[in-house]
Amino acid sequence: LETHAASAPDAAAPAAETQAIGEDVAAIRDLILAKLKYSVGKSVTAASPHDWFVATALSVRDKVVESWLSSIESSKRTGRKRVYYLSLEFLIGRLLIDALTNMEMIDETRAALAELGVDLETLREVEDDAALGNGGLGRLAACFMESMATLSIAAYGYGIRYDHGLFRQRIKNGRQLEYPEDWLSFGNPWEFQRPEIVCPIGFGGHIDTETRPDGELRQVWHPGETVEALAYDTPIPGWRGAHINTLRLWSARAVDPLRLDQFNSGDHIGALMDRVRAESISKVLYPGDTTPAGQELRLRQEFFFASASLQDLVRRHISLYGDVRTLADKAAIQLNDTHPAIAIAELMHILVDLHDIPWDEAWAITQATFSYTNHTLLPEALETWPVPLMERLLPRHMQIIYLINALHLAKVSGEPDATGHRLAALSLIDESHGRRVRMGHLAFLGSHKVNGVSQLHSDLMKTTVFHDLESIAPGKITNKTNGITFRRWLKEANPALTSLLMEVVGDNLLDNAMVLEKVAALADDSSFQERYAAIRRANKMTLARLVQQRIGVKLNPDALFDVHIKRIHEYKRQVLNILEAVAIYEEIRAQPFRDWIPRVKIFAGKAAASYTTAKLIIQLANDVGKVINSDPALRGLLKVVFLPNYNVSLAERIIPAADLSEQISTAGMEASGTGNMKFALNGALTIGTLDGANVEIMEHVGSPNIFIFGLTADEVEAKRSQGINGQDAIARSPKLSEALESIASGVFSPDEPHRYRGLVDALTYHDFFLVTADFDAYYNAQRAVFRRWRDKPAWWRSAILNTAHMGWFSSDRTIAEYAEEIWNVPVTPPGRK
Ligand code: B1H
Repeated sequence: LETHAASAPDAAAPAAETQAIGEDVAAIRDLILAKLKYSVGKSVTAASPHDWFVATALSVRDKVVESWLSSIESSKRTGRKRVYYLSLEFLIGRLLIDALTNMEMIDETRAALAELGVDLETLREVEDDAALGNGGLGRLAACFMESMATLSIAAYGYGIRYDHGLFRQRIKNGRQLEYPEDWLSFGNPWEFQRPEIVCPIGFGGHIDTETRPDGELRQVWHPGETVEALAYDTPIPGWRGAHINTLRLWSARAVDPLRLDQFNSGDHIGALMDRVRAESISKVLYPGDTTPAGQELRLRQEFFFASASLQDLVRRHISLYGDVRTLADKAAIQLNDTHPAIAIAELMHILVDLHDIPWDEAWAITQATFSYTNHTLLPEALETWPVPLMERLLPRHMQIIYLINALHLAKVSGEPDATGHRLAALSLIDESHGRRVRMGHLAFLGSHKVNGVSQLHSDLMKTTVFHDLESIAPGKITNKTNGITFRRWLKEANPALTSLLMEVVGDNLLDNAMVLEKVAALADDSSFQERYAAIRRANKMTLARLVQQRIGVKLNPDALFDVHIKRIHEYKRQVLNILEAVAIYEEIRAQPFRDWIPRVKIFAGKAAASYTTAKLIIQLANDVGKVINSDPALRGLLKVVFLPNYNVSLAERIIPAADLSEQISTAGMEASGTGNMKFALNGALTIGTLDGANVEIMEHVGSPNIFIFGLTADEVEAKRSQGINGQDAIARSPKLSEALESIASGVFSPDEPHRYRGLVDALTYHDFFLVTADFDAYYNAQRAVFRRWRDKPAWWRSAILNTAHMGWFSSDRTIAEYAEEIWNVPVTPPGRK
């Protein structure tokens, strides 16, 4: 293999530059040593890898802070409009490599540590993931934070500093067990506590009507309970460190640390009750991904962080500009799904009750300031809150919601088509099963723009959930197809591929992802194919080592790595994939000496703790793997592995080693997907349905370079309306019926033969996700994958074309669209300064 090209720029670098790098390394080394000694309080001989991690993190943090303070200063000086991204989830992962990459210090720091006998890769692995999110929605927020900084948008992320992020998953006897996650137990070197920034958050109580000096009436809310929101700031560096934004996370605290009288009278536990109750708000991340959030604590979390964030940003606005009425000119607030939608009522409360702004003017300011992103059309994930709960917990906000609704319905009731049915559909209150507040409606009405996260999803929003609202506000719904940050998902996850690509497109690849198009010209170049394939193979070796370490299964790096990693959910159809594995297993056993293609099926993902079927699917994957992996008749031709505790850093390992990306949701159900983009960028071919962003990935990479199969969203709807019984599809497909029969009869669960009877019965008689209807199409698509795999030049050509055409899926593109079409803020693309 040629390596001289990669090292050529260094060899040709002028002596002055080399000397500067040498000085940088020495300075970084000395700084790390100083941090180790004076901030960690350890000597070189006593330091653990974690101590070295903290010392290194603090040393890069110094550089980040320099740039951070000047970013804040310059936004202030220039009176820039700010973007506030409100999200209950930020799935950040690790930050060390990210900060070093974006500050362009990674090579020097690696060298400085090496001089100290410390390996940067070891430090990378000791950092705990910040797992303050469930899946795609939270990871999107993290990618967006990075891209907003990269584009020099003055932005703040607002969320909750959960003591415990998403649970740690262990697999025992094939079953998922949940353990508390404890990312803060060793401290967090990235954050700054801001003890002076504390917002009071009220709950409950009553409302008085007072007369203002001008004779108007004013509603005064007297909360029955108050907790405090305490700010913690984490700087978020953009690419090349040119601009740094703030992620401000709120932690809940009781107003009084304890009831001293009660404590002194001997009730030591009772004295802490209020504190425990208050602090429970930021204790744990809500662990449901698309399960109904029917709990009071969740509503308390939502109001807690929405209110703190609104108080904070209004205070900032007033201190800078003196007048709350100009808020919409200087602030754009993006609601990441409906979880922060109560912020709309909170801003009305602040404007009308606290600043005496007339209602209509306050409503105009609110609508001009807010915009809302919808991330799912699944009915069980559309948030609604029982009216009695809202009245008890947030009495003034409930009044405000009633008033918004009354004015809204008054406006539409004059229209000729205003039937009772239509008004019921448009109302903020759902009267159909108990009275509930529709948070999606509130978010829609309170915003000037509403967006979906892929073209298909945005189109479906207009014909389904938001059909009626769209008709009274045509043009309000727009599309912003999701993206991913290439700094993390290309450079940090796959540095070898990134270097190879930079040789071709130049070193501005991470400044402007569209330059990737230049790689297309090399798709058929055999020496380029060879180098591209060699990088994949090395990544697969690394993953194989990790799999061996974690679960003791040995993988053949020359096998096709077929990867399905994401939350476990019926609509994502991990079962369809498992059924294909079982079908192939039986075929290989029947004809062991045909020329089979060695293949590894890799699964990873968490199931919501209360989602019984999803947990059973995890068990099925593990049970099937156990039988297949230990069957000598297969001679290692097929392996099925389930990697426990899927998280951001595991994804960074798996994705660069994947040959095939499974994106096989029932069409119409996956709003976008973002894992699909990470795989295609790193050159895995996709097997997928025409769902979410898969549609746009196909349009970009070209249909010969992606394996699309199955029912379309329209066909799914038509099929469902005819009934969802799977018997016909099963009867028509011998492979499917055999696979189902062996699962149902206990081939994979000999200790409990009927374990999967219920699952198979559901597929047979009530197949809502249309697994059986799509099975043959999926099976055939997998055979097309095999045919391509056998033709190696054709395979690598497709892989290279995937990488080449994925530039559009950079979250820089997505954020630039939000900035221009929703927030009305300028962007400054990165580049060498
Ligand atoms: C997505 C969620 C979600 N959509 C409720 N909705 C939650 C809903 O805790 N909860 O209550 C948590 C998360 N997450 C995902 O968003 C979509 O399923 C993906 O298709 C999409 O790519 C992602 C980002 O837009």
